[in-house]
Amino acid sequence: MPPYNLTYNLTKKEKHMSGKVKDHIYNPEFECMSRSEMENLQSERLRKTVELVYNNCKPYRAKMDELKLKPSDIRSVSDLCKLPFTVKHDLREAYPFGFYSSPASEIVEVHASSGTTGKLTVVGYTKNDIDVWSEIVARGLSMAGVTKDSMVHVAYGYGLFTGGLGAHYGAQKIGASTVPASAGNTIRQLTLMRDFGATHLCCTPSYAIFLGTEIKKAGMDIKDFSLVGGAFGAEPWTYQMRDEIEKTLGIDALDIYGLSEICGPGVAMECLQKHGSHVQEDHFIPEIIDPETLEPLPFGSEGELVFTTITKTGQPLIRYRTRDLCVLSNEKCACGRTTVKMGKVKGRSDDMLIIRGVNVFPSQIEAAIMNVAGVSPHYMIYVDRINNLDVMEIDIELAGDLTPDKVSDLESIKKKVETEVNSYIGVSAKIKLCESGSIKRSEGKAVRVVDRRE
Ligand code: DLL
Repeated sequence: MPPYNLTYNLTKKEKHMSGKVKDHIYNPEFECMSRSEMENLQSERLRKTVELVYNNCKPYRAKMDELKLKPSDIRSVSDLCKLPFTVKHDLREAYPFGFYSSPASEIVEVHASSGTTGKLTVVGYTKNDIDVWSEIVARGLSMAGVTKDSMVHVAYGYGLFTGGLGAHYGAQKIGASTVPASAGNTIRQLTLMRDFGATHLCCTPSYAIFLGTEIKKAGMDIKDFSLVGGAFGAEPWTYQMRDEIEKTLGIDALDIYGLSEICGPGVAMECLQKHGSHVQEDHFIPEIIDPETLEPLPFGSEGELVFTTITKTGQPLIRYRTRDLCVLSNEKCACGRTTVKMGKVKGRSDDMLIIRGVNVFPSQIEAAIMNVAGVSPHYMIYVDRINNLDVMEIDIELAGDLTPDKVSDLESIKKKVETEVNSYIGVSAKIKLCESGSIKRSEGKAVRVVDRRE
């Protein structure tokens, strides 16, 4: 893979600064640590984590025994590469709680995200883990200028998805007023933001753009809002999208990254330099690997991001393959933080789609379709971005022997597929039924998805 210069790629575009946000380093002791101090701390925490998982989590003991590895073989971060990888499939195999390293009585909260075949990937948090999560999101939101005087409007979904509660915990840890608006109902969102004087918005970037375009349509004026900044993530987004959000909402729009398996939002967050996202390295050790050879790659190389949690106790993960493709950089940041930064997520090394912030695997859609009589396993998924929102259409062939004699038969099949897909993956899709044989057959690996978003 070609080397990739983070600075060049991130600075070739003029940066917008609203001038309204002051970056505030929440915990300088850890965020500004020297490299040697950080490595010592990481090594100490890694040793403890490896002990914990080896002694308490069966799948890890089995993986390590297979490699003839004992916890005492892991002395420092340089031994990380000896440890086995963990993948989403491992978590699914141990569904629901087989990856816990703490007794179930210590788990105080459970989150989950989509698995590849419908089984959820479950993550249990101890009180300690909720504290870690609150701390890292507090650090992130401080980069967007959140203080105890801020009003943080959280429009990420609350529930099994980690977006809502993660942003909530961080904002509350800072002491800001937190509005748990959750997702949906755009007019109500805008009214609350305007009337309560929200200073910060947390939601997916595509929803932020949508909110921006709806302000005028709702007969409102952005001048009546008090917004200054926001933390946007849960899906890949471009610099053009950032420009759009900053222009329409008049704010600094910063990137927040995370994944349910590791800790939800806040694993990394962009500072006001808009120059890559700082990884909270005293809690998560990042690596970039070649997704084919699985060999670690040096800073500046694009590859798959891998994380090892080193402070979590409920469900710590060792060398978890995120499938997200990006680069890591150890370049000095002008904000004063010394932590490693990750560039924008460029894509994935698996076939997971993110539609309106929800993780969707084509295999889940197939499983949903196959629950309906009258359709065949030949289908195509088209994903578009219309009016800044993700829209999915699924074209499905009718079963070969089906000759619906009434339009109402087709309508009923279509409705059934719509309902099945929606209840299976939690995202609505437009369904188009096609004649048997009309969807192009592929000669090699079946191409099932056409993603026409930017
Ligand atoms: O999306 C956690 C989150 C919530 C992050 C709110 C940020 C804000 P999952 O649902 O498990 O968790 O999805 C994780 O989403 O592996 C990436 O592919 C993608 N993703 C998350 N944040 C970003 C981002 C949450 N800032 C998956 N940029 C990850 C690009 C992102 N992709």
